[in-house]
Amino acid sequence: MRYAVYEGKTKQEAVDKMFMAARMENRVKETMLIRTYPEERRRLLGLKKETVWIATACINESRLLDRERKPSKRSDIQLPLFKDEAVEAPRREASAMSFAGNGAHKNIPIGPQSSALLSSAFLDKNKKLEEEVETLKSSLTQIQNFIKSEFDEIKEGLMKTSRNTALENKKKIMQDLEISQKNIEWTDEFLREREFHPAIIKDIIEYLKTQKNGVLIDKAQILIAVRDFLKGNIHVEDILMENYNFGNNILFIGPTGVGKTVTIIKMAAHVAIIRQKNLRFISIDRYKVGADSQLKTYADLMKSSFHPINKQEEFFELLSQDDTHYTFIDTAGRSPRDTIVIKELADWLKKAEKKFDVHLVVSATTKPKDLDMIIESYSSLEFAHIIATKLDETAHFGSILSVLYKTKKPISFITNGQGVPEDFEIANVDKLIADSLK
Ligand SMILES: Nc1nc2c(ncn2[C@@H]2O[C@H](COP(=O)(O)OP(=O)(O)OP(=O)(O)O)[C@@H](O)[C@H]2O)c(=O)[nH]1
Ligand SMILES: [Mg+2]
Repeated sequence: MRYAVYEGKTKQEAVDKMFMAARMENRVKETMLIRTYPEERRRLLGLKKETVWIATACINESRLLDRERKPSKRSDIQLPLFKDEAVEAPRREASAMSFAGNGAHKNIPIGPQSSALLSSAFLDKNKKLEEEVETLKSSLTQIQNFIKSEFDEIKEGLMKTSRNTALENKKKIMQDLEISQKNIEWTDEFLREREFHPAIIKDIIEYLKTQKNGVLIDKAQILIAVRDFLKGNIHVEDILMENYNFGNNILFIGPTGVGKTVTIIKMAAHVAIIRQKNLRFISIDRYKVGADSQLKTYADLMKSSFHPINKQEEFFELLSQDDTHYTFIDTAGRSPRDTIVIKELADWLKKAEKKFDVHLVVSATTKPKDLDMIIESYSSLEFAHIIATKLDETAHFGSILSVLYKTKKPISFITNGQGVPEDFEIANVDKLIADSLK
């Protein structure tokens, strides 16, 4: 006894293979099918699973040997191994019979045994073809299934990747938004700490929100954008000490104690002395009689005349005497709430019918919330410049920049100490902006 194993994609295929082998080896009778069973196989580096069918056959070899020893009977004749032989052999047999004899055609009928052999051969051939077609069909289906499953996997993979990318993008946008929001809060706090007025902070933040995405997530870029905003919204005027040409009647206004008197002395010293021009001082103080001793002292030092006045007529009288090059007019500081005095002064200036170069003096230490009242109160005097004093007393210049932003007036000078005439210089807006964002 010997055992043989046949494998097929289907049960039928495995069995057919077994019979095929039996026929080929001329041992159909000696071959017996024992069992068929499915078995799982892995292919494509173990990635794909497939099932194959196994047919196990038992071959009786002793019977085979016996048969070979005995001459076979007619009934034991095995079918030819090859299909062509199966068809051709009976055909040859038949035609041999048809053309037998001395050349004359005899219609000799084929005997029943030959005819049975012929139809069996045809059936066998048909069956084989059918089997082959079936095998091909099943292979085709398998290939189709394989392609479909591979394609589905690829499709799913691509969809997963694009889903992941979209998810990542969304996550990044959300993160950026969160950072941007925090940075806006940080900017608000940063500018508040540096004494910027709430209105300018609001405008800056609105401006930042219009910037490209990347700006709001980077603090360094935010500061650059803030700087650009301030530069673009603060009016700058070129001022030359040697060629100061904004008018000869220079008048200082502003709240009390901001440094008007000291600063007007500083300016007079720089403008008039550099240009070697004669000058005079007028002090308009209708309340503090004798409070101008400091101005008088400096006027004396500069060999200039000093005129304390408290009446409108005196003021007009002095203005009409136009024999000096520069007239520096100091005013007594009042509380910005004291609008009657400010309006009165505005009335004087209007009636004087002269051109006045009016400077609003503001201390850098002014609280942002007091700026509105100062700007509003002094607006009736139509000031042309801002002077920022006491920059040495604070590290935060937001208030000054806020005044410039709100009034749209240029800054002329800054003072950064009590020294006369030093601690006075032409304002540099770029430096002021840079210092205010440190
Ligand atoms: N630290 C510092 N102090 C200054 C500066 N400018 C002025 N001061 C001082 O501020 C004080 C007030 O200065 P004034 O010039 O009298 O101020 P004012 O605006 O004329 O005051 P009123 O006449 O009362 O309205 C003085 O002690 C000055 O020395 C400055 O730039 N830095
Ligand atoms: Mg004064």
